[in-house]
Amino acid sequence: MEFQKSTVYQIYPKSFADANGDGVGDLKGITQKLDYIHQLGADYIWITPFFRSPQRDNGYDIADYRAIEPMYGTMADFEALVQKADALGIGVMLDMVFNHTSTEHEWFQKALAGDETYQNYYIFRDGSPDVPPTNWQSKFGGSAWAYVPHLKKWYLHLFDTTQADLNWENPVVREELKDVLRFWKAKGVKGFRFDVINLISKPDVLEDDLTGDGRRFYTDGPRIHKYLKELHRDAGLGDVLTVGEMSSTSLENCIRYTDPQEEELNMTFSFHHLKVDYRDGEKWKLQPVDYRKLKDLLETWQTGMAEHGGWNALFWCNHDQPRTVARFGDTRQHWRAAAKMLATLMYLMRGTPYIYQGEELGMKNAGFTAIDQYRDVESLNYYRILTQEQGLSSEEALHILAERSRDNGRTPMQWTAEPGAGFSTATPWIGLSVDSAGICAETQVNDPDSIFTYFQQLIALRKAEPVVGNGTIEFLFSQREDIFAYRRTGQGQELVVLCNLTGQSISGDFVPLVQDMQRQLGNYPDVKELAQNQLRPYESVVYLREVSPAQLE
Ligand code: TEU
Repeated sequence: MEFQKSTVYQIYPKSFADANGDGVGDLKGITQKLDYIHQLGADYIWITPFFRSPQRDNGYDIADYRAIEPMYGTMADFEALVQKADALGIGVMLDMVFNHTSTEHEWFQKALAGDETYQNYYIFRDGSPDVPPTNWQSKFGGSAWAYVPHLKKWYLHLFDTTQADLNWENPVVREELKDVLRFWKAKGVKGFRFDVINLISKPDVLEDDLTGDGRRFYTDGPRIHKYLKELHRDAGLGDVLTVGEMSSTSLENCIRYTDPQEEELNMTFSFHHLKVDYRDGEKWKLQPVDYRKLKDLLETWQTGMAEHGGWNALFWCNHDQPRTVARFGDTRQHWRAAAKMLATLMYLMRGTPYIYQGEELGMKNAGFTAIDQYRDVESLNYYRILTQEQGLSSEEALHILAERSRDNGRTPMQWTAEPGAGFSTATPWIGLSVDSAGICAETQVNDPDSIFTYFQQLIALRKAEPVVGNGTIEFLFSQREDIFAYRRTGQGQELVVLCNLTGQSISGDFVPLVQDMQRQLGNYPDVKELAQNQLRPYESVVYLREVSPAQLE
């Protein structure tokens, strides 16, 4: 299936479905739920890492790229999963964490034992114990360097201390990683998501960052395009779907990463639109969503990528983000309308949708109120930093965590209305969302007005109407902060999407825009208000018409 028409469903295995009753989701659980994903209409599933790992960062700390972490199951379970997915026409995408390995990986263990060949797999620097080689900061807080006393050396870790950065300048490392890709391709894997792949190329000389945390030296680094081309060529990435997770990237680079002629990746995740509620650009400082900025960023990326042959992954959330409806919509009176509107806004743009487990049900944030409810290493680190280093009270820090913690997206998937939400028969590894009542797959799959059913219709529309996959995009009402609207054109069709971003009714010249068009979707059951040039709170509507080439002029 062409990636332009495809939809990807993201699974965080730990929190998806627990088949063996130990409180942790597993591969068998995923296999059991493939019919549900098929019913939704997704073409691919991206499963976040389930490889052997000490789980400091829930699998993003990989100790063996070719082995399955026992709590998730066995290789036979994985093969059964791929077989069933194949039968349903669903491609399996794996998450390749190639910027770093766990410090428990055999390579790092050999490096620690003094083997220089393996020390050269990582970024080690000599130095005295009290002065790190540079002042770079870890993304999870604190210095990006850790000292190994018996070696008298520091190693670089852009994330947790147990996630040591690999040395991509070493060609042997690159060969090792290509082999990992070949291994999984041979198992029938149809795509790869590359974790923070734009951070892999570090400069030859590492120096202090006098104006920032170091990211400007290694983000979209010096040899990044060369390395991606090499991976594409040598691991045969041309016949699978590829998406790169790009941390703090630029539009120019994302165009290059995804321009088909460059032969690097099919598409990229960029995160600028998910920082519009960061005060001073800082994740741990709250501010209300700046919708003006959100609109500008989405428009810039849509238009910029389209003009230069790039391709966006379309997404509102993932396992690192708060829940979409809580962050950008409304969790109370207009919960259902807001969840549907946000899906409409994002997933009919030009790009490939990535729906994160539970988003199709309108799942809400965790609602945790005590630090011992949190599991995420980043959240726990920042709680300490906020309270011990920045002087916030525990209440203030917990308030920030409740908005920002990655655990908001990691609470168990809500399958049924039973206690435990049908995720597990045991106590789950992380608590359910406190707002889970009344939100579950079991009731939504058979309800024609549910968020699930709406997602189903939206995905079906993408597949049925060629303009969604291949049309151009033009934004309407660019100057207005209360409405997000656009027109897609191409393939002999025209599609208009109007979304009210607010909890109030808004008015405008909406009717002329959709004259002679057929209504395809709406998150309110009737069309009454639009006829009066109004959109109700969080209302969204989608109209389509067939056009002859002459009419398009
Ligand atoms: O995330 C990369 C990343 O930088 C973030 O989304 C990060 O969680 C956030 O910016 C911190 O504020 C990827 C994975 O998606 C994430 O789960 C891993 O923890 C991280 O890489 C390290 O592998």
